[in-house]
Amino acid sequence: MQTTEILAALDLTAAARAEGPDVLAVRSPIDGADIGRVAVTPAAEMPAVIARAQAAFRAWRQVPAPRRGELVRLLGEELRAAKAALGALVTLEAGKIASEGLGEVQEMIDICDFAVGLSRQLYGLTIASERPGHRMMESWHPMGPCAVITAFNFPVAVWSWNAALALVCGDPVIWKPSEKTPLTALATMNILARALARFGDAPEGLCQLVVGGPDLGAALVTSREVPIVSATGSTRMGRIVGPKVAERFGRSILELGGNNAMIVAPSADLDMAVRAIVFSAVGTAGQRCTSLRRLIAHNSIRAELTERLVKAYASLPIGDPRATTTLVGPLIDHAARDRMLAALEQAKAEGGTVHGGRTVGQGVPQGGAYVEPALAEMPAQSAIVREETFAPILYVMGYDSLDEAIALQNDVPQGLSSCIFTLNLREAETFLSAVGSDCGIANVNIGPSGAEIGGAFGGEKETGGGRESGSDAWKAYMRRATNTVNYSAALPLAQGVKFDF
Ligand code: UN1
Repeated sequence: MQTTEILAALDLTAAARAEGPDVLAVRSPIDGADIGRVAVTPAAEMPAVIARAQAAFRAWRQVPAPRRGELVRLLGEELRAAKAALGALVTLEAGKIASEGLGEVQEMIDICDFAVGLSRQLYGLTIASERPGHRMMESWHPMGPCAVITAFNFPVAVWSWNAALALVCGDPVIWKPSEKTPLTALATMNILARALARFGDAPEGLCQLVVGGPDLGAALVTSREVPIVSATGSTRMGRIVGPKVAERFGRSILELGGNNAMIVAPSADLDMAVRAIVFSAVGTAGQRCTSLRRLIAHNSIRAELTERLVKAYASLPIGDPRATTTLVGPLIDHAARDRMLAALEQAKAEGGTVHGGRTVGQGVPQGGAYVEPALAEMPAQSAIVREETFAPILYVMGYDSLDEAIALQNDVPQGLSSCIFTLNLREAETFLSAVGSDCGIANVNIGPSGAEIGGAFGGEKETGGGRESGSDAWKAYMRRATNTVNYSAALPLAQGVKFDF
């Protein structure tokens, strides 16, 4: 599909032609082409945006949760209908290869399905009371407006994980997407508008989009009228957002940096490991928060594995992500490429041997930042290995004992995703145990990226501790009330306290 066709299919033709002083120019990472100009939300409008969300909250919290689920069901239907166009726009605006662009939309559809079921399952517990004629229970109630701040690399799916849950939980949503990807956000709002029209009577201001820079984010982060702030991005961003939300006793859901490792044990199925490594280190051009960044290979198989990877890397088709044969598309911009090259220089200075990692100029669209994915054999887990560089760099290190491998895996500031390839049950279970991986995601015989939506998604340490998506992540979008009901004719006190008068 051509750019104009994609924009037309998503009702974006007019929105992508904004004029005036306050517009954001959107460039495709494929070739740097100007693909649209969108209007920026003035910071002065933020109080009105937040007030609209509060007004919507007062109505939406009274709508029965299964009816709220109906809106999300309709959103899932509209996303199915728009999948091809929205996937193509993700490719155009974020540079993902076509199948990953479509996969991102599928992830949105999946979370909608999950949330529809959830809308009839917002369960609380009943708890045995120590007092006769008493019953205790927990009720879950809507919490209020939820701000969703998203990054360029999953420009629409991350919104959907948050929005689908927030909506069934009774919370309005205010979305601030990355300044690099406003068109996919506008397209998503148009798709949502179709669902809202079919739904009929949702309150105005239930889902809002604000386009612009950090001043808009700051308005959301500091407002007491926005009880939940879900932010995805760098640890640097999280260090700003987290304390600001905490200062006003708001709730933050932070999904920050990852520095994800794979341990490859001597018993591993190396054919499978190679496939998993290449997808998770190179897929999305290494720009997932779950991308594989560190390979910890047993010294008995390290040389063989590295050799196979060097060969596999050399055969990867790099180029226009719209071509069906391409596996490695562009980085988001030239600054990302410069950071990658600088990291590789540092790796060499720290004793590393680098394979690949050069800028690609031939056979790729001009104007994009195309690179060969890099492997860097490292003598130790040096400073650069402990940093997250958002690019396809895989650092390779060796180990002798599993304890040593787990210690290396855990000895980084980040704690998002991790995995082990082994056919040894003891090793696998140790890795998953309390003395194993310290990450929010720990896998056996699959890579660290490409998680399904059914599990809770997020990580520990500098990853921020938030959980989104499946399992009971919905609880972060609701407030819990503990209720004690006395159906007796007496008033006994707990803990045996006497207070007779
Ligand atoms: C992200 O990179 O911000 O597990 C999210 C994965 C995807 C989500 C990544 N389902 O790789």
